Amino acid sequence: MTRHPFSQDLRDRILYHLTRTQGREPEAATIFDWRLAVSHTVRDLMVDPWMTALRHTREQGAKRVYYLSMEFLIGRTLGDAVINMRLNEAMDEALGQLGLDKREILEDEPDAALGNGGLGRLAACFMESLSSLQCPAVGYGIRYEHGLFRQRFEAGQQVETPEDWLNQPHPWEFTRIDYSYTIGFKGHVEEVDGGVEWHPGESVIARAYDMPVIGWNGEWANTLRLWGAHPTTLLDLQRFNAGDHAAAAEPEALARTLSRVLYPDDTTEAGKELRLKQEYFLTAAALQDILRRFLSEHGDLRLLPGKVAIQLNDTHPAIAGPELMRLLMDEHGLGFEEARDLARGTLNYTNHTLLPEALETWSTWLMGRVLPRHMQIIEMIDADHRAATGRPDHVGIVRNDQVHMGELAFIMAGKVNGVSALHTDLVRSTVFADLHRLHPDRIVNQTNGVTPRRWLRMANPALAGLIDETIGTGWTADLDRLSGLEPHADDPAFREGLRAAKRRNKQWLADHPLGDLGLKADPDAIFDVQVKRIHEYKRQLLNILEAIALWRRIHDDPNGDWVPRVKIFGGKAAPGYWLAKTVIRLINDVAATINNDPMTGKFLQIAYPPNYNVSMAEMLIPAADLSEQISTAGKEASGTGNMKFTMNGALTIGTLDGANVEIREHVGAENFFLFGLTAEEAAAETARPGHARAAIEASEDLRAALQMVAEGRFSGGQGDPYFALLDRTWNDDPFLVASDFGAYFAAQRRVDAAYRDQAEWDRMAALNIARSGYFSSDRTIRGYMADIWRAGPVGG
Ligand code: 26V
Repeated sequence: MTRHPFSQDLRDRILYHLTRTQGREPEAATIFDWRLAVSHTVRDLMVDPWMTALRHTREQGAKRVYYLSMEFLIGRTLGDAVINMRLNEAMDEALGQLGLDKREILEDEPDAALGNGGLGRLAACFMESLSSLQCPAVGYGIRYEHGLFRQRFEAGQQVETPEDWLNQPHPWEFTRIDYSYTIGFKGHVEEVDGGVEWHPGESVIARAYDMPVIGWNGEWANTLRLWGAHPTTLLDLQRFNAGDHAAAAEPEALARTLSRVLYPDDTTEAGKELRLKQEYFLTAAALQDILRRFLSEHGDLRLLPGKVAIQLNDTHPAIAGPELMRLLMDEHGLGFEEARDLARGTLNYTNHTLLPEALETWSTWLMGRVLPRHMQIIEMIDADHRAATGRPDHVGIVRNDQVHMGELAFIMAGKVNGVSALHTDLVRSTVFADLHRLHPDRIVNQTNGVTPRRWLRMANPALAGLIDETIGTGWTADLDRLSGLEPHADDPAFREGLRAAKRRNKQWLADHPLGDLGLKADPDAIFDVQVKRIHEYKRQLLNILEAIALWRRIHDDPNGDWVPRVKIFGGKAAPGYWLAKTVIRLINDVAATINNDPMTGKFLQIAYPPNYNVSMAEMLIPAADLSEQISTAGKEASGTGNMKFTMNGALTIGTLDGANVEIREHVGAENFFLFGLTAEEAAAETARPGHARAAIEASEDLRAALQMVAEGRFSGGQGDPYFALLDRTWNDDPFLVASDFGAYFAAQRRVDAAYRDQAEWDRMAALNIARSGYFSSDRTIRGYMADIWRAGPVGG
């Protein structure tokens, strides 16, 4: 029986694509064939809303938003597109009729892992919200052939292998061979009758590959335009004919390196020429495309700020300032001041980190060699700003032969924003204190958010269904409506439903991903999850030391009344970040020891599934009871995982850092496990000589845990692999693992106590969900539209 009028049609369309696109009969089709047939079916249905959106935008002459980002951490597309187009039930039925397993088909899709972590995932959530809000927008990025590396563990240590998502057909992209631009590098600059000409010494072609991004309700799709690098000449035919076949293919190989691989290091500046070239490649292609479209629609360059808003996702595309001025001056003949004002009226910059090692700089030597004309323009911008503001000498873009990209982005931007209230305060008072004094209205806050379509409706169907039954489906487009759940927090039937949904997610996680690792996780235990990049400031070390201390206590009293816990870690370390890799090894070593201890087994288990990515987050977050957000206060700009956990009904154990501060304000202090030093206290503590040693000596639990690591309790009797880590913890400890340990351990015992009272825990979880509406990326995007872009939605 067919319940959904559309399911029959969907089935026919899938079969059509199976035969016509895949060239297969159902009898011979593999999961891959079916997945492509289904994807093409869904893609067909995206094209009308996409074309309609483009037509409306053009016809209304609407202002467009351009989001420039070196990273878009998309994950899978099929499941999300089906949900946003409201095809979920019809698709279930169509696949059922075809005898196909939907989960199997969805899981066949490789993640598009074109990003490192928070910054890239935020860009993906923003693209989805821009479409859901029907705001005309284009995202510009790079079509990396290899996304973020795959992670394996060998003897507990991280091993990286290349990722190859494009080794198979990519059904979501449309190749635009007609949108290609030449991008130059190096060469020399000439002055010719009053003007300036840059004669690049090398060039590559940037070709557009488009993906439609469908919004909620399937009414609007914006474009994510990713640039692929191609050679200007395919083959050196002379060398080929002379028999040197490898050398003949060189131009192609060289050009392609520009879009070959994502830089996998999300803080430490690589300082490599290739990275600078990638940044310019993205930026120059995007700006040529933006100006082409603008000129064809509006003609008069003076209208640019009224029709175009460009957002720079961190400083990675900050060369956009000089590049836009170059195009306006050298190609369109405008004067410096007019070009500067138009650029400043168009560009805006988001800062995502205060860590000094992550602030980009390039030597003037490298910049001058790779982009000689831009280096000149940077000097002009810097001199102009110095003259206009009378700024102190230590402030500026070019200092000590380094080009500071943060200062460049700030000076060329109309608005600069931080990504949480605390972070924005710190941007004003620390990295950009001097520039903030000179431009007090420039810095604004836009607290991050996440899309509830992917992170609640798609990832957690059990909870989404319960919410639908309780308050209707309106929350999907208006997450503030989750507040309608508040009265139900005291309703035993609702709490029972909530518990059942969480339990289902935990059971599935225990049976499949964790079971596959050989773990026996008890779904009644606290599922305690820390998933994010591995960084010292995120303090996975604090978490694993707490596990050791707890294990030791359980071991001393194995018949005690312990609250069972499963600690789950996920995350990758940058390949060159040796200390972070040591922490990974420690977690795996500790897990191997603890998981094999029959005395403590029913109370404590540790899981670290390899290769954490967006798809794994979609499984782990809905199954979490406890969200670990334990960074050193003042170091995490915002965090966005913290928001995903909250809306999925996990309680947070966390510091007053990033958006944790606002999460706690929204959910209520009594529904949040707070611990640790504040940002101000942490800064003071770091400066106190011997702070770590004092804290370690004061804590028996911490001392014993460190001692066990040093003695090799987790590494076959040899502590050597951990000596450097231990030495840093005792003597330096810049991220205050020791100073915060006592408070963290105590907060975890408060968690244990709270978890014993199921009804009360469920009530707190319900309130976390009900009060998480603020953390929708729809709210964030509305904030950017109102305060930064001055752009509005276009009626569909
Ligand atoms: C820096 C670099 C430097 C060189 C090579 C590649 C690379 C890639 C990324 C970065 C900067 C990463 C900054 C970042 O991811 N910040 C995170 O942004 C999130 C979204 O705003 C925020 O939630 C996190 O707290 C923040 O750490």
